[in-house]
Amino acid sequence: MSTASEQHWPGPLSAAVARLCTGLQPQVSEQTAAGFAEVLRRLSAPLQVAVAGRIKSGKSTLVNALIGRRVAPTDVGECTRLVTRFQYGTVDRVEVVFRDGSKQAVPFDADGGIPADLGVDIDEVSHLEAYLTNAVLRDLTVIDTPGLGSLDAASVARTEELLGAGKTADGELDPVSRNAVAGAEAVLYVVTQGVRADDEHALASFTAATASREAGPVNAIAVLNKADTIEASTVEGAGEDVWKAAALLAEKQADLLKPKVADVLPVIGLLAETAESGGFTANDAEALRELAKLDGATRETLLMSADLFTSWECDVPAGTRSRLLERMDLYGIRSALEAIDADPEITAGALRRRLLDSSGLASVLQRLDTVFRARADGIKAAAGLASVTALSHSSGDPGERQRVHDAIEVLLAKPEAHQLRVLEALTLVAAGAVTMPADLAEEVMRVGSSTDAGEQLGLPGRHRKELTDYALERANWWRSFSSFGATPAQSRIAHVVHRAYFLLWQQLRSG
Ligand SMILES: Nc1nc2c(ncn2[C@@H]2O[C@H](COP(=O)(O)OP(=O)(O)OP(=O)(O)O)[C@@H](O)[C@H]2O)c(=O)[nH]1
Ligand SMILES: [Mg+2]
Repeated sequence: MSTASEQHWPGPLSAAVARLCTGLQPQVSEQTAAGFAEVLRRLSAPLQVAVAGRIKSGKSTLVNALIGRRVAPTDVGECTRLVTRFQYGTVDRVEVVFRDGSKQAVPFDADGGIPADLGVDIDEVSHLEAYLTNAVLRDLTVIDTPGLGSLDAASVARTEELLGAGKTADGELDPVSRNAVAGAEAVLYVVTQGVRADDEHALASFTAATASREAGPVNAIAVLNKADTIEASTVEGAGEDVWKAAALLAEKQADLLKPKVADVLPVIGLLAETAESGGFTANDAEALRELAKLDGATRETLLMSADLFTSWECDVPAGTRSRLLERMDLYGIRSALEAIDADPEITAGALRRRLLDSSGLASVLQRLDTVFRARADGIKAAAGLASVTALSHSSGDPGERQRVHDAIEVLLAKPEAHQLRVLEALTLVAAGAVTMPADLAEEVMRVGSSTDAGEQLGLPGRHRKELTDYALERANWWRSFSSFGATPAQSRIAHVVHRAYFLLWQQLRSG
């Protein structure tokens, strides 16, 4: 077995948790040690991001857009009822993993996707593992899930069981240990227009999917998908502008979902998928050009509804139109026609680019980068630590539990590991487990959400002297708050925040 020092960790916090695991391994039971081995394996693996949300919200479509390949089945088929893990591999392949741990390879369908029907007994299936050569997967493992909060209780149960109870590569862990280590480390939560009150519930139920970890602004972002289907005129202040309407709705939903998620971004997953996965061809561009040439009245009629678009009499074959509709929906088609009107010579490549631009995918990717990739070290380390704690709790040996607890305390007392405490505090506040006045809650988020001193202090770009003084001022404030005025739970948070400011002050003063 490889040791911690030979491994590649995402950063110093993960490396510290890895050292903790290797240090403890000889001092714990065989079973707990096996759990620690799994924690170590996960620490060095790519960040696990689950795409979760209500049924038919467009999760699989978005997964395809992110991976850049139409590989996850969308719309119909039994596979939409299963969890699929997309991870990096040197050869493309898909495996069905059965509940009893056995595996069976399945071929891709003719278009390079996972077949919608697997030809196996679905009730026996635990989940699917897809190994793909796509570069994005080198540092993100993407987990497609069936709709949470759906009426299909069996799928929900399967997701929770799988992500909560998790799976391991080797299957050597007992269910309790698995439960302690498994679970996605980050969540991309997909909502559509009108998040209902119980969607918040679905987000909370995702906590089950992330096992012992809470989802919060450190490891969760949301997208408002299917922005193209929003009726702009029904959104106050949007006028006729669909994107403006989407932005306004996203803001509203952010009010509902924050601070459980870092952000809510509007997106058109369908257009992103079509543009990113080779789904938009020269033939499609040609068909759109033909449509653009139709007389104004026919074109207007076609664009009135999906039904009319495919059924109305016109020179472009109905089959071609159906394909366009499936790939772009009416909003995408209308945008493409406008682009052709503006420049009849526009190339297929340029049209594809336009679709991509209008999908909003770029901002989602950018947020994924800043929220997930940049913080992968902290997210993974916190997840690993939560697993270590859960493992020691499930061991049933009080001595072992104490040893693990002490080792974690020693680790967390080190200045370089204090960030883990901050992340924990932030998540407690975000999840509402500790209530704080809004301005203080916001301050906790700010301190914990960045690694840039200016951002942490809410004074981006200011001079070092000013930052140093302010860090000390806030350190003192939080210290006195922790002693006077705070509830016991708030006081624990306040201690952590005080120390974060104090360490920041030291670092600013010396650096
Ligand atoms: N108009 C429009 N349709 C979309 C968009 N994203 C997805 N769809 C369509 O919505 C339907 C459901 O998409 P999926 O990606 O299968 O949704 P899902 O959330 O994975 O569904 P389940 O796995 O069954 O819960 C498909 O017909 C997609 O083409 C979008 O941005 N705009
Ligand atoms: Mg799906």
